[in-house]
Amino acid sequence: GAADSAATAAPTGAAEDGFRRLWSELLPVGRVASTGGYRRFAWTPADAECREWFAAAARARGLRYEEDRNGNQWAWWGDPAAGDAVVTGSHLDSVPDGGAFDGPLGVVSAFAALDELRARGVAPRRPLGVVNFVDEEGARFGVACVGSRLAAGVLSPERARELRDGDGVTLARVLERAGRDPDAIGPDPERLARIGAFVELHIEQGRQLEQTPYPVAVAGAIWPHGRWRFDFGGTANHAGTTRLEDRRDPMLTYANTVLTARKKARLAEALATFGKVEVRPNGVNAIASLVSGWLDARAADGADLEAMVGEIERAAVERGQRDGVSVRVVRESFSPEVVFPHALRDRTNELLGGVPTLATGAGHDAGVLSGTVPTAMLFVRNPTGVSHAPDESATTADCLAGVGALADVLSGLACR
Ligand code: HGY
Ligand code: MN
Ligand code: MN
Ligand code: MN
Repeated sequence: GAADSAATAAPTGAAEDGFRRLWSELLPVGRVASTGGYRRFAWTPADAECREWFAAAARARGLRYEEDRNGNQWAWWGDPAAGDAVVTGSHLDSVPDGGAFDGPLGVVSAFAALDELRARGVAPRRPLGVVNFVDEEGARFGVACVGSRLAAGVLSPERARELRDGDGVTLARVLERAGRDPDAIGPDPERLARIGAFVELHIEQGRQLEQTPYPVAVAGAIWPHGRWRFDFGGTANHAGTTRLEDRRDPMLTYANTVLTARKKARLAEALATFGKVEVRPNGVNAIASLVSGWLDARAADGADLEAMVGEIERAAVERGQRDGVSVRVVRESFSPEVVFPHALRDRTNELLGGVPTLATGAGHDAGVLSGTVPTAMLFVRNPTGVSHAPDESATTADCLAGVGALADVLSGLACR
């Protein structure tokens, strides 16, 4: 049956060895001992180590290595100038204290899948590429998928250069310090035009496959989602001497907004999360002067999402008027709904012998690129569904099934 064909995709010993070696090389990089999670933020030393690992993996396989104007890394089997290339890969950066799999599984599996094609003795008739998209999570500068957004022209280089990290340092300055030219970043239409298909393998971020016999699924759609910064402005004052009725306390308005977001999300059958907050001056015995809270909001339907965020904003402003607190909302990034193109999705699923199709609320470079390049995604089963946290996991057997599945797809799309 269909499940058997996915299960029989286990790769050869060479690809399995390659996968295990690459995975164990990457495992210590950027690991935080106290949490067991990862901090691999774009253009930090941990990220640089991941990038060196990528270049070394490319070299070890005799692949042609390139970095593009935006800092994305590419490894080529064949000449991409021939066009109609098939590319696979993902990202190596992480969220704060993220898991080991979100991103790296797709890059490690990409190299291992190429090992598998070689072990099978198949020859590509289309150029085959492996990619590492820089700064997918946006953990440092706030905007997700910077590498793919710049390439696709959906993030302007002017805006990207002015993005600031938590220390107030601009991306332009950070690129300079990394020895790169910040004026070089921007749209890369010629590079993307040479890609005929991009297939991203990713850890499942949910547990829909857990109750099925399938270790692998294909992506159907990505929910529209975005990030909004709420600035609540009040007046700093002494916590021990300021009467309650004299306060303009932004923490109060912020706390109410968190509760409102939860309620609105439940009513809209959507998701709304305040997962990051900054407080000024952040003193235990002072009323805050400014609270900035970041709303991450996602919904199956774009109009529902806009309506929900609008309601949360209006409720915050109203509450702020009662509290004497100013409220300002800035949309920092937005990703419209992605429906993966049916032709590539159906072909991918056919090459896998028929697997489930999953929608997800998580964003991906494959989603960003889908407006420019035909893209598809494979998800590898996640037994607990945990992601963006140290407990993220997948069994080695399922990871290897993912490698085999990816090799089957690449073989079907690109090989004789
Ligand atoms: O979905 C996200 O939070 C990110 O784009 N991976
Ligand atoms: Mn992620
Ligand atoms: Mn990811
Ligand atoms: Mn004092």
